[in-house]
Amino acid sequence: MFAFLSSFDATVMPQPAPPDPKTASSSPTPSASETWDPAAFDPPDFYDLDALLSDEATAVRDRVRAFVTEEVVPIIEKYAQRGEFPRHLISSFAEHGLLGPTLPPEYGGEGHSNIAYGLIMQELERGDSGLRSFCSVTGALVMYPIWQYGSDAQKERWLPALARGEAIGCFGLTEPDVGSNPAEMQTRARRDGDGWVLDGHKRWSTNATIADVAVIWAKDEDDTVRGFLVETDRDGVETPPIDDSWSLRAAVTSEVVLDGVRVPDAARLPEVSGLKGPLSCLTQARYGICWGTIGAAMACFDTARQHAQNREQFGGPIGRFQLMQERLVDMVQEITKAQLLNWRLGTLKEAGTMRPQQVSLAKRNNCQTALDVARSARQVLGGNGVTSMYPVMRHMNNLESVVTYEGTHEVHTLIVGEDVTGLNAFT
Ligand code: TGC
Ligand code: FAD
Repeated sequence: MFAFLSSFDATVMPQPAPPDPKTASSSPTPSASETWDPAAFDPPDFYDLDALLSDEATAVRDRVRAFVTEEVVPIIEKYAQRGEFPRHLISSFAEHGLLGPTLPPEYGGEGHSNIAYGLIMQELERGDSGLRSFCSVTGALVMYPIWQYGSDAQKERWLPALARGEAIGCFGLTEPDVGSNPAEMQTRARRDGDGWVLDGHKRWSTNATIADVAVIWAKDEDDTVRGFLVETDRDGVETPPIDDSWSLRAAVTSEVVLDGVRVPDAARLPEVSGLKGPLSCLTQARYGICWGTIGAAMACFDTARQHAQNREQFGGPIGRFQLMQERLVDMVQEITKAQLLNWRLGTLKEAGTMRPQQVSLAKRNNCQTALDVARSARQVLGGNGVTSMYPVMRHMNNLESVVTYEGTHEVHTLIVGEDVTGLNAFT
């Protein structure tokens, strides 16, 4: 009776055309005093940090800033509302050199300085944390381990393709029962002839559903952590999306299920073993997050400032009220401190002396700063601040993920706590 069900294939069902992201809108119609002009973005730089930037860093920053204003800001609200990653932007990321920007050109990178890399992340996250996530994961969590720990064959196969956006990567460390303490990971790698068999379940893997290759961290039979480059089309790999999230709605986040997945020994990252493999990648990604979060904060501050100058209540602009000015001053004060932190962190990284604990302090401070700025900016916007008429609530919801991933606020507190006391709170 229900025989037709056996031939049902949702992928060939006629689908309604998606709304045009540039025009479709269900936000309230803005009044004259509710204008927010992203093209008028006037980034806070209270202590003239621009004067400290090299010509290279300034040029890169300006290029990415223009790209975000022209290609990201006009579309991102609609993609986030629909819970869709704007996949067409990947080729633009590649064209602008945003995928693995610090790697040398021979492997498709741009050879950029660490300050320029930070500024790229800042500008991308001014657009959306999810887009910065895509580029962070590609550069810091996929290309970096291949570059640092991979064989020549692995580098040649994956790095140029990842830099060109022709291959997409993801990073599998977290599991359903193992988050803050990856030392307890359950995923297993068992020797099998001249290869390996992987079994396990990774969760919260950014990009995985659309990835070609997953960097999977697993324990071998001696309980040693090892990294593997697993093509996602291998038998036994499933990458279902997690699509009910209120945060990072314009990004892809997924599970990675590994059920008896066979890989050759050539898929193992040969130059690293132990937890320092994945943790060293996290240091690279956390560095980018330190800068990225301040991009989101700058977008929220600028939106709130424009609104405070334009919106009139009680016979004049709300920005004339002392309570509104205090909010804006608190924002610019905390953003300025975070910018100084980033600049110094960047110079330490460039000199090769940056310590992971210094990254933890900045990650902890800057995520919290950005969240506080976003929440305060939302208040300045009044009722319309909860809609997509302004970018602030999207940033605020995104930052709830950013404060959690790459080490939660508490984890970074305890990393710095151990550094300043010499006492380990994790054991
Ligand atoms: P511990 O004994 O401290 O260290 C083990 C080995 O690793 C070295 N190490 C690091 N190396 C480089 N960078 C770091 N940040 C490092 N931290 C530790 C360490 O020197 C040691 O080396 P060796 O040679 O002596 O073996 O390890 P532990 O198990 O006690 O670690 C404790 C703790 C809590 C700090 C660590 O587990 C941790 O950081 N947990 C947080 C987990 C986390 O951040 N997960 C992130 C998953 S990926 C993600 O969220 C991507 S989001 C992507 C996006 O969309 O942007
Ligand atoms: P838990 O570790 O269970 O922590 C729950 C709470 O307990 C937190 O508040 C935490 O701070 C607190 N807590 C834990 N231990 C302590 C302690 N010792 N002292 C005090 N408090 C403590 N992971 C990947 O591997 N790859 C990815 O690409 C990736 N992308 C992500 C994308 C998104 C959108 C999100 C939300 C997560 C992503 N993650 C990814 C996972 C992320 O790194 C973890 O969510 C994070 O490390 C925290 O782990 P958990 O969620 O299991 O929380």
